[in-house]
Amino acid sequence: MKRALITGVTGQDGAYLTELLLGKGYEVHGIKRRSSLFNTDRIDHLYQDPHDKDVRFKLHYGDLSDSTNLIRIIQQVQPDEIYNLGAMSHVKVSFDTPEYTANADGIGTLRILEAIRILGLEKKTKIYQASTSELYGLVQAVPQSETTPFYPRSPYAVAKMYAYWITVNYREAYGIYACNGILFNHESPLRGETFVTRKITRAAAKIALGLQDKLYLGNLDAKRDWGHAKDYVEAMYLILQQEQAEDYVIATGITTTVRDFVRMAFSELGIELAFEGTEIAERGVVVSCSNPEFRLEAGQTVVAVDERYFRPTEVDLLIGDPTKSKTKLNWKPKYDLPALVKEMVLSDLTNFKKEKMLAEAGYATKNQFE
Ligand code: NDP
Ligand code: GDR
Repeated sequence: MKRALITGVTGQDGAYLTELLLGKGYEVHGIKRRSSLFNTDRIDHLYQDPHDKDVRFKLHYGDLSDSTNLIRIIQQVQPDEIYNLGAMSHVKVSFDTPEYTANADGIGTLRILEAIRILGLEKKTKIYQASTSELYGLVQAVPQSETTPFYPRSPYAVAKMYAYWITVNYREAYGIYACNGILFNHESPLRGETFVTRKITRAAAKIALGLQDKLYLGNLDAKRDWGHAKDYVEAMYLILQQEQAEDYVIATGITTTVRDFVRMAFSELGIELAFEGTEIAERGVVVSCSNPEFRLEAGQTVVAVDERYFRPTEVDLLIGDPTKSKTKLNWKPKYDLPALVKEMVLSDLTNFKKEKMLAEAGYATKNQFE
């Protein structure tokens, strides 16, 4: 039985990857952080009572900022594969917490690689590093491939750039099977609520149900190459099953503006929007609402721009070239963007319908769901 260790197991990708690897017969170990509230929502359905026999999913407390803890866990687990997904992953927040981001996202990767050396696991343990399309930053060329130069534009991207190169360096210096997956944005109903897609699908559902008035966003012109997290964790697994350790771009090859994502999300609910005005004064206005369940009026403003969501330095355009992963890994995504938007919107609509019923029955207040 193969044994995998996942950092960031409580995150979006950690949850999908755990499910995938358990399905393939792996024993999966995850590192979770201590938190004052439960933080295992995304993996609770996979939880196995440690008192049961043949438990194949085990959690360990840990943190990427703590070398001794990482060495101890890796020594105990003796993993065949490590997926380093743990990170302070919010680009905007990295401008507020640059030092912490460098520590967790940059040096955290070094700590894992060093643990492998210290424990003499160079020949046994393969490592997947969660690299990112944010490395491309300021556009040098499109579509972006494995050979496109990097120009990071945030403390997050700079930290991930260190992690990218230290992974390459340990592969070349010590012969460790260590790979970077340069993943473009991938989303799902499990996506963190403050990333733009989930912020939009949650707001569309709440606005439709009368639980929120307006959605405030930042740069509507930004273009992203969005895929589904379920498809992307499949690529992570494939990257570690090859004969040679290499780096791969994982993307759809299609780019869409934030504004168009907003249109698609509302349209999924039968609400058609038009955008008026420019820059900070731009607004999304209801043109029509074909769903009688939702009481929205034509002319009603439901989207507005708020400067506080602008970034000091922005990444304007991401569009990936997945040729290498399609040919070498035989990776094929199952979802396209309309299917992704539909799944996210319907999932949020179901969640908020339940919450609205609770509020109407007096078991919760509307503000509780803000
Ligand atoms: P999430 O933000 O959903 O999950 C991040 C995970 O990292 C969480 O489990 C979080 O724990 C954990 N974590 C944060 N800080 C630490 C730390 N100091 N020590 C240990 N664990 C920590 O991210 P995603 O699942 O979306 O992304 C997974 C990885 O892939 C990240 O490294 C991200 O930067 C990268 N990436 C993501 C892309 C995307 O579009 N989703 C694209 C390209 C790369 P907790 O739950 O306690 O907060
Ligand atoms: P990103 O994702 O920065 O690409 O990083 P995010 O969804 O945060 O932003 C995408 C684009 O939307 C614009 N935007 C807004 N973003 C947020 N979060 N909130 C808003 O209100 C808003 N309005 C407009 C942003 O300016 C940006 O251009 C994600 C993370 O998962 C990283 O960890 C990962 O490495 C990259 O994707 C690939």
